[in-house]
Amino acid sequence: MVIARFNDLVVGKLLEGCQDCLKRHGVDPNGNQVDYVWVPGSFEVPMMARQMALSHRYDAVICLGAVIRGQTPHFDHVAAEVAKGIAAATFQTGVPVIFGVLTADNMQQALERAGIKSNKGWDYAMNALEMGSLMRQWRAGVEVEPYGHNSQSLPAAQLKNAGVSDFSVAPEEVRSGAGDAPPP
Ligand code: INI
Repeated sequence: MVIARFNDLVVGKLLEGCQDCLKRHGVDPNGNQVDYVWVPGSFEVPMMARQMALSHRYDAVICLGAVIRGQTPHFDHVAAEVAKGIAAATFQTGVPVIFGVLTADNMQQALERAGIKSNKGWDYAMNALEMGSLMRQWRAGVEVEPYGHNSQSLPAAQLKNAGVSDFSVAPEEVRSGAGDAPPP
């Protein structure tokens, strides 16, 4: 997970929701299956998420943050760049990078979605589990069964025809981290 410290009252609750979901689905959030990296704010999240995805040590990367409109005149810039950066990280690496950056008009609304009424953190973890599993199956070339009540089993070839393969880049390209600076 990549977690922004900014608005940590909200982000901490999202993290709790995430961890609760993982635990209830057999992943120990304090065990060696999950790593946590903190960054200053949501703007910094995509860069770290991309590096983690490029490492190919993870089935999925969950990005957590909270961007609140009332707090900053550059809300739109931060929110837009984070969304674009996270989308780029997932497209460029073929690793599911989950957009868990909450955008809200005010603190009350953010808190409502981070535990008071529901906890979006739970959903972000579910998305990561689903996409991590889907991509594992996809890479193994096995029949991929979409998740959900309307799901039906589709052979990988059919998913490919539907454009699902567009999410992936060649594995060699990802492993070599083409264009990236070497790690420090
Ligand atoms: N970062 C957030 O995660 N949420 C915010 O609401 C926010 N506001 O309000 O400005 C915010 N700003 C910091 C930003 O993410 C960067 O850390 C900063 O601009 C330095 O690059």
